[in-house]
Amino acid sequence: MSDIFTSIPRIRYEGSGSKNPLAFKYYDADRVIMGKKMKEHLPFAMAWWHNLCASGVDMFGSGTTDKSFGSTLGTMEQARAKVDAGFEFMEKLGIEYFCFHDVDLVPEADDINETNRRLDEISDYILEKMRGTNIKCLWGTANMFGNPRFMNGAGSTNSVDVYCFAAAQIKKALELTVKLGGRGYVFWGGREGYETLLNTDVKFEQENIAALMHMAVDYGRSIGFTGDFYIEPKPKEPMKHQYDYDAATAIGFLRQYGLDKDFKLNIEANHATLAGHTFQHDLRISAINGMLGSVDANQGDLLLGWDTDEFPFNIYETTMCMYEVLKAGGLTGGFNFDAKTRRPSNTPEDMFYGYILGMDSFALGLIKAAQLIEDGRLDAFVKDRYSSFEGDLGHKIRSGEATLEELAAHASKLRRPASPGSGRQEYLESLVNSVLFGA
Ligand code: XLS
Ligand code: NI
Ligand code: NI
Repeated sequence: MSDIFTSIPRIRYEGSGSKNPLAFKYYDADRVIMGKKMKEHLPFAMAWWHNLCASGVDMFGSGTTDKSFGSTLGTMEQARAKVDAGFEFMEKLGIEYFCFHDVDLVPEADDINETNRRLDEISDYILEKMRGTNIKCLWGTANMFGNPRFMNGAGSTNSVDVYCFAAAQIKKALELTVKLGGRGYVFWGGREGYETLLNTDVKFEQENIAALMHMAVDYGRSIGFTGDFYIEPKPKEPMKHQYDYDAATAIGFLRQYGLDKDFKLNIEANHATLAGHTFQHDLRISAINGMLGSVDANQGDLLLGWDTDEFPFNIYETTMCMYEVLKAGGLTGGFNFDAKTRRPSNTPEDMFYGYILGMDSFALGLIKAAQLIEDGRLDAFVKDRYSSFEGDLGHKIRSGEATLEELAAHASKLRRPASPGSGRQEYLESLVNSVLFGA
């Protein structure tokens, strides 16, 4: 372990009564919940970009946080310092995965050949650091939104040359993902959308995005990538409208273009809420379609209309997330903290407090979700709510054998139906509270 975070000890579990800010209160890696260790339920990942690169720059001001890690910004020396800092950070927290964009790892050069050479160099160094640890890549991705060449999109661009740069970056990022043992590969379409339909051929753009994804699958499989590809839905920001609006839209797209066997979804809490859904909604839609792959674990601010990428703090949300994940039988990916400390939280300690908060919030959510499932009343209520479909008529409807005529005949015989029964929302919410806060 190197010594960038000299004042920070290894973070240990001390229990909910602990007042030590540099300790876990709920995340107890080896504690068994529903037959599995917490750390197996919760494969946490560090996001290279927020944790090691972001300095607090916003639209109104420059950075507040020094992420040079003792080197000169924008150099390969700093790229290596970030690797050192990242590995020390992950080891101190017991985090076993990281996620990256190509350009998080090295400063991008003017010539893509030089950028790729730098990527080879840094990934050799990362590989070296991985040896002797349990740390590996959760997923990789290509940043196809930051560089000005992508101003009109990447897969959705109007320029065939830019399209080739997107392809080249995906090719390289896939190679890096395989080299670093990644479980998944992400497409987040930040510039795949439009500002105005007046200049946009939506069908043409969507077909080109799909073609690029097909090429990525073919190439990935040819170099031994056996993991899942993921689309990470987001409705807007930076574009006014993004094609991967939400889980349902992305699933429709994947099926339309025959990509659904190789792709699943990476659901980000703050993106679901931007789409006007709850986090739980997009998890549920993914899960019932067999497409719940990975989670970008963060939290938005419902009073703001953008992606604030906060560390998860809301236990209702983490509980309902873990409820969906447990019911879906877990993730093929993991929980990537696509989250950053607030701009005024600008010390190295704050980086640790952010992850401690996030990891504890998900651990507590896991504990509470397991209690909700073991309690059984929610499940029993839902089962009972649909029990009228358990008769002959219901079976016929469910198996696709019923006709409109016979259902209409049934209605006619009844003349009017009995009440379908109370939804009991308030009772169920108070049940959830009693599981969350009961003794
Ligand atoms: C941005 C996205 C991005 C993806 C990876 O809103 O969350 O960070 O996770 O490109
Ligand atoms: Ni994300
Ligand atoms: Ni995001």
